[in-house]
Amino acid sequence: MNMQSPEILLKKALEIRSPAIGCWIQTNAPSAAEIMANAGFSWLGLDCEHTSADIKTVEEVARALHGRNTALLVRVSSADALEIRRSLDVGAHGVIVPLIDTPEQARAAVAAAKYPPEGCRGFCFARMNNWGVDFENYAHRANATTIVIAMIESRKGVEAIDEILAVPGLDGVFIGPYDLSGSYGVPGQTRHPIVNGAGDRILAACEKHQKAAGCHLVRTDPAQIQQALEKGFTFVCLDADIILIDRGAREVLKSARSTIAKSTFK
Ligand code: 3PY
Ligand code: MG
Repeated sequence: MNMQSPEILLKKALEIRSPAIGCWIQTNAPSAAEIMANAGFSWLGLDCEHTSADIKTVEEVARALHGRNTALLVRVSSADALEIRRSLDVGAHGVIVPLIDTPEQARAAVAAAKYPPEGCRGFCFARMNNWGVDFENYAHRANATTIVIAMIESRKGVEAIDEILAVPGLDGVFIGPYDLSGSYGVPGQTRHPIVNGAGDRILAACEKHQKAAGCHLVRTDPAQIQQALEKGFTFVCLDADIILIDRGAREVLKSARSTIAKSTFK
């Protein structure tokens, strides 16, 4: 096992709760994943919940990231055992499972990602074990290296946070700020005190259980990043490829327009 492989480094960072900075991929584009990996993100979360990305996209993005220093996590569309299994089989290093409200759902998500006796993932020759060439090696190490993160994005999930974090095999939790705000009756107000209070409750539980706490920062600014890290979030997602494209495009256009406005060649 290569101790420097991105999934091992990410697993370790989650375990010791040291910062691991990632980004969502919502363009479905392997090229975007390559560009983000070049930029140096330690992990990318391919979003199969809110986009048209499917299992073929997962495989293409896994190929794009092969040999790079960035781990691939897939946000599956639901806590579905088959979708989790297929995502891992085609090359994801782990899964981010949305809308986990109960410890039973968290247990089912972990079981889907782990081979027996810890779980119920099925064995096969597939892309993740180099089409069977590395079958024994992968089968032997996968339970220890596969990453499972539960998204907490409802009041119900917040209320069950202690029981959820007690589920063995869960590497951490990740707050979905938009769904969480909706669940507390303040949709879109992700910095509303009631949403911040829920975040603090999740952070305190993560501290107690010594599990990684994750959050999604949107339209990130340096103060927001500092605040998140100081509060104890370590699994931090900065924006998304779509947001960074939007931001970069607007900034460069704004600068061009201002140059044109000041120029003599209008
Ligand atoms: C949410 O905010 O609900 C999300 O799932 C985004 O990360
Ligand atoms: Mg959500």
